[in-house]
Amino acid sequence: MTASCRLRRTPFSQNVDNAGAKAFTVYNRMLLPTFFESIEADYHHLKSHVQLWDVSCQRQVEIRGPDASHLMQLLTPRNISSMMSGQCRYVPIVDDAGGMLNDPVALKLLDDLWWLSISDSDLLLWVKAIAIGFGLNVIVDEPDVSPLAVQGPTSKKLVERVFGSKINDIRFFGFDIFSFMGQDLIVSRSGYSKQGGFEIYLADYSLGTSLWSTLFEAGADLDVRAGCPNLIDRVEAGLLSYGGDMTSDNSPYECGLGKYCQPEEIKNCIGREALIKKSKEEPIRQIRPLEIAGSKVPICAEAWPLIKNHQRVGQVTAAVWSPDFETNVAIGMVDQEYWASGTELIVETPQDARSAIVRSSFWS
Ligand code: THG
Repeated sequence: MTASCRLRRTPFSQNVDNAGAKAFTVYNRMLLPTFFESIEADYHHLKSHVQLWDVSCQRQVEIRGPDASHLMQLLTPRNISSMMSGQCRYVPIVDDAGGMLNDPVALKLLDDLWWLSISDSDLLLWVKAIAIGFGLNVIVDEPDVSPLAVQGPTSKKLVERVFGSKINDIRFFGFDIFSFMGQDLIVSRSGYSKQGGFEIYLADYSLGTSLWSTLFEAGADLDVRAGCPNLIDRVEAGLLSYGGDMTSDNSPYECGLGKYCQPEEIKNCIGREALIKKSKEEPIRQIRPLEIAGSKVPICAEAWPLIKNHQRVGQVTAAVWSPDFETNVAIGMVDQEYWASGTELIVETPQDARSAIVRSSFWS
């Protein structure tokens, strides 16, 4: 990949380079490493130790001002009225037709101060436009906040050493404010893996290297390593990737995110009518876990058609060999007539056509 000033580096980029990142992707116009040793070696390490992930590309859209909470509930069909300061929620954001625009983690800092920790789409523009269109008294911008994830089974031990025992009071999808080198930063119990962990939201770019090395030194005996969102772990866990597994062509119901939508309860959230209508019908297709037969599949870099009786009945958008489950695990969008667990389909990879079996649940 050719580097350029359009591809934003992060406060941790120098550390990531030094740690030997072997490949990157682009996410929200920022660099995001995709593996260090290999996807499989990183996976085994993530499942037994602790890793630091430069997920600065999970940019924050900040909403502040007297109408901040009002705007938040316009933006998402999830009922967030009971949310308290110090809580996070996974919130679908949809357009007027009920199509997915983003699937961020919302952090409520105060009644009049929220962050949306976004996935890979230009949500800032949408939020600004909604705020202007509704004439709301808010300021919407992208503060230079860079999350650093600490993920893995021994992450709590490591974070406790650096931030103290108060870390044990943070519940899953909660957060609190901690001090690091005289600066306040937010630490939440969250992250894009099923191995447990925390995310540290660094607002002072100049402290990136200090934060990185402090965590590395504190975790030397824990075999802490640099890592990144791991493809195998995220497919096993069924964690969705916006732009890959779903786009604005999909409703939250198709994405299996119906449990995070209560459009009936929310007076005027965007997409309300469309979602109420969709919630009353069965979705015509839905995200499903699939098991693909045979040896290791190649990287899924374009959707692979799912075929039954010579007809296209869906597509696979992520697939990878799972060493722990000794099969190829996959995420696909499958038409309703074919999504029952146990249904056997054919998947057309660029190399060959193989059997793909729909499963009832993800692997972890
Ligand atoms: N952390 C933060 N920001 C993010 C991500 C993150 N922004 C981009 C991307 N990841 C957004 N997508 C997701 C997808 C899944 C989850 C979080 C963000 C997630 N889901 C849990 C699950 O599905 O089991 C829990 C959901 C819940 O209980 O509400 O964690 O990782 N800061």
